[in-house]
Amino acid sequence: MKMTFRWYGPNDPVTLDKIRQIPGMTGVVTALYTIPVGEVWDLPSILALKKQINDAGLEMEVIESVPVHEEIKLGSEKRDALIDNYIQTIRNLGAAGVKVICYNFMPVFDWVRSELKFRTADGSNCLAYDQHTIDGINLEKQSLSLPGWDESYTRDQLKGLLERYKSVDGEKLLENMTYFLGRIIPVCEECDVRMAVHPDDPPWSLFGLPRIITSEEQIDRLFAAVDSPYNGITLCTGSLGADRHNDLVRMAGKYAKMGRVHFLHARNIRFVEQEDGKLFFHESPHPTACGSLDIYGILKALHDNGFEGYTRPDHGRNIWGEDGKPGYGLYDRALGATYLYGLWEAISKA
Ligand SMILES: [Mn+2]
Repeated sequence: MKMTFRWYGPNDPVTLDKIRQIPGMTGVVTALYTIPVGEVWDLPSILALKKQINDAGLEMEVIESVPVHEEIKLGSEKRDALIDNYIQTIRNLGAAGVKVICYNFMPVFDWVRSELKFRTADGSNCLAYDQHTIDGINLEKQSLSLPGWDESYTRDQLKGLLERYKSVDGEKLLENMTYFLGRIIPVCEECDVRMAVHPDDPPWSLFGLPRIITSEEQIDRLFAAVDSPYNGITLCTGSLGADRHNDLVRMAGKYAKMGRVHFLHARNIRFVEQEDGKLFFHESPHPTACGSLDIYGILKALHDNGFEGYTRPDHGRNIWGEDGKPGYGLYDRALGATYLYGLWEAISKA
């Protein structure tokens, strides 16, 4: 297991120098944030980013994410040219020594929460999901007000996209994803770059938009559709774990054994029971005892089944007065990394 940390580039207040001081840290996971979705990531820009990271004493072996253009997800006639661009990006990243590309195939929104600064009992704040709030959002009727997404689309753009997705159900979306992977995976094999799809967060359909990377059954279908070890997953425990039907320990062991877990996003969430039975959860500190997920059990299953991929602590809370990017401050993620590192050492040596 190689421990990494997400870095949002030169403007991230969590600098490379700070990341390097976290025990056990080998590299950062990042992206070229200035290149518009759908365009090729040129090799000089990739190499400049890599040099900046290497100069700080860290590696750049995982990219999160190379976004997939909506036209590819929609399966429109524009997709082939956009997939050609994606392929060139894979070739360029491979040439720069990148080993894993994290991506997702979620229409329009790639994560959804109802609150970005939910205050917990200990005074920290974190991301939360309240089904009551989500149920009250009608994206077509009201102007967009969704935490984290208010400025990503104009109202008309969003309306247009939602309209176009009306003819794309889950089956069609999986078909479009299979088409995309069918074209890129042979290139990945050639360049030795592994694709690691991030599960849908949360793992169910929202606002009438289909979501397909949601469960063991669906991941099995994805792997069968394009059967190559280069077609793998990012095991994001907090995303898949939001659906209590997902047995994460079992899935971690099964997919690690298949050699399909290329990247681990380790984080914990806590379910809070509501009187009316509706779902509410907030993100919690990483240790097993602090949330509802068995982080020890997941790491043990990965270890025992030969996991050799990259890991990063996923979202942290804002603690100690830090006012960081929601989920991506320094302190709680650093605590998470240290916990995960220690857990892994104990499991490995036991
Ligand atoms: Mn994640």
